[in-house]
Amino acid sequence: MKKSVRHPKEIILRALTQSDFISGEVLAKKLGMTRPAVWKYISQLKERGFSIESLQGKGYRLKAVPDILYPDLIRQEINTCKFGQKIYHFLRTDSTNLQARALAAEGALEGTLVVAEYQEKGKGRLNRLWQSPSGKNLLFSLVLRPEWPPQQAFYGTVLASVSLCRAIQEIAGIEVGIKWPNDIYAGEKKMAGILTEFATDPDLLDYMIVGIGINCNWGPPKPLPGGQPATSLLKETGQKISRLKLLTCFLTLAESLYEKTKIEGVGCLRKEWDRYSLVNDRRVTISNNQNTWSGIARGIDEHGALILCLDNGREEKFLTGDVHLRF
Ligand code: BT5
Repeated sequence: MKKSVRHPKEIILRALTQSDFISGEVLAKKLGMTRPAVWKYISQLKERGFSIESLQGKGYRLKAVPDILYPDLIRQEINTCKFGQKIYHFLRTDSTNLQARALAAEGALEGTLVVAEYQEKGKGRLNRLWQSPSGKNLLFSLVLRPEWPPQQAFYGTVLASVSLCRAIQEIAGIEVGIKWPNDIYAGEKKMAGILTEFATDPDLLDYMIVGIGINCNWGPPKPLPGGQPATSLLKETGQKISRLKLLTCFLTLAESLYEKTKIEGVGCLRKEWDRYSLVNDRRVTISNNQNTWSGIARGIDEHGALILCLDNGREEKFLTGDVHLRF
């Protein structure tokens, strides 16, 4: 599959990262444009927070990049064919899921990525609030168009959860697990949440939006709305992590798992989910519509429903609900 055509600013950035000093003349040749045109793009990069030194006779040198998830930076780091090939970045928006839904409804390509530094209406399930300060965490949504029946939509969350556990392990070196249905936990605290939304044609999904919030370089306050204990990568590792590296690692892993489902079906995700599940074979309580059930969790079925072996011996399946684990 072909990658999308790169913008001149991206080509300049890539060239700057790959060399010490690079002359305006070399850049101009590379881009097939004039030196004033190169200078114009360099000025635009500087306005966006890139620190670029220019020395007469030597050329340009990149000294520092801003900690903002600009599309040029993401594209430079990314190694995918589809996921993140089209990127929308907002310094501030209502919700990346809302933006991605609007784009998908207008026909956005599969893999379109919406990233925000801050959300005014970041949302969880049941219109709960997703809280995150500006520029510290990862807040993004991915447009998918899987050829799955609507009953399998939960596998969007499974795909994201598994990819996220692997990406966190790879970039931050810590073990995290999945608490059904959509939470990523480090120890006993929530580190990330996933909100999958979708639109359907009668028999197949039309599009799916997988929205992800990950606490990265933030110390979450106590208590958060809803009272859940929360944590972040910074809190768990004591180190600031690169949001860019985590995001691009996630996209690479998620794309390759997604491609695998096209060959093997969503069943392959189930095995992966089992590996990271914090609920399997444990006593849990599920609350749902003001009712609660207790029993031993036995994994998820082909639709993502949690299978619970109730105390009275009956087996019950749950498609929605909140799980409480005793740690
Ligand atoms: C979720 O819902 O966990 C899904 C969160 C998805 C957020 C992403 S951000 C990018 C994209 N755009 C959006 O608008 N949303 C997605 P749920 O399982 O309903 O959990 C919500 C609950 O998590 C809240 O009621 C709080 O208790 C808690 N919470 C809120 N902010 C949190 C945070 N930063 N870290 C940990 N817990 C949080």
